[in-house]
Amino acid sequence: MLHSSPNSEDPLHPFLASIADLVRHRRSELLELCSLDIDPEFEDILSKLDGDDFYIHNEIFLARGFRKLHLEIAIMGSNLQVFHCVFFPEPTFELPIFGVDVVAGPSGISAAIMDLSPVGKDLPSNIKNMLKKVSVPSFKQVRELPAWGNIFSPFVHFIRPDGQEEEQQFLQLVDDYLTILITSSKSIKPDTPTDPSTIRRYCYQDRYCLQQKRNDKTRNVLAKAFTPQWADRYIESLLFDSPSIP
Ligand code: BLA
Repeated sequence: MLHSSPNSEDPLHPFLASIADLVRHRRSELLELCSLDIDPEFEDILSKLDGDDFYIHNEIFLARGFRKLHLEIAIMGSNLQVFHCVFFPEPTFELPIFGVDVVAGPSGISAAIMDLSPVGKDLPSNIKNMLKKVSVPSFKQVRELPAWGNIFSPFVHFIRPDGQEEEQQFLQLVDDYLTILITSSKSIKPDTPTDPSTIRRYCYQDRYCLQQKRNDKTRNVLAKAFTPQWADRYIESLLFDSPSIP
């Protein structure tokens, strides 16, 4: 388990370490969990630029209801660290997409975003009802979503956490959303691959991936640390590959 980069001068930000611990712990509750081999080129990625070390660690798992559970930790020199995680559902299951992105810069955590995103016009009503019951703290600095963020649900949280108390509250929200997702994933029955609802969920998940690929902030960081061509290939094949056609 990664808690720090190979270069001990750049330890992982404690908030990112806590989210990684939480997600890994909750992931272990999923049914039929198994780890998936990653293209060796992408599992643990190292690069050096102007004396700075860039390090990306990836983990990919499968579980009942999910085609891909992806967790990534990126340590880009001493200036930027990212925790990135997406649980992509299998389109035959009526499950939302769980996504988290937390970015730490020189002046602390600049962005913490987390959502259960719909794979239809709306979230399933049982999931919506459970989300409505989650107690939401009043974060001081709520950030505005970019235009491509129309894939997120009304229950998305996008904040700049103000201190450790808000970091703790964000962590609690991640835990609450994962409880909803994990509980649903255990009881839900899949539809057939050719069912119209499966096709619809496939299309919405494909759209989610397309929209995420419009995040220039992610692409620019990767292009600068590696090359623009490498960044495109990494984003297309590892971060936001489309689901297979059912
Ligand atoms: C923003 N993502 C960012 C930012 C950086 C990255 C540097 C800007 C931070 C800021 O504005 O404070 C970088 N994110 C990365 C990198 C990786 C990554 C390098 O994941 C991977 C190697 N992004 C996602 C997922 C979500 C997401 C799953 O990958 C949401 C569930 C959201 N990231 C997201 C959003 C922004 C962001 C909404 C803000 C974009 C903006 O303000 O334009």
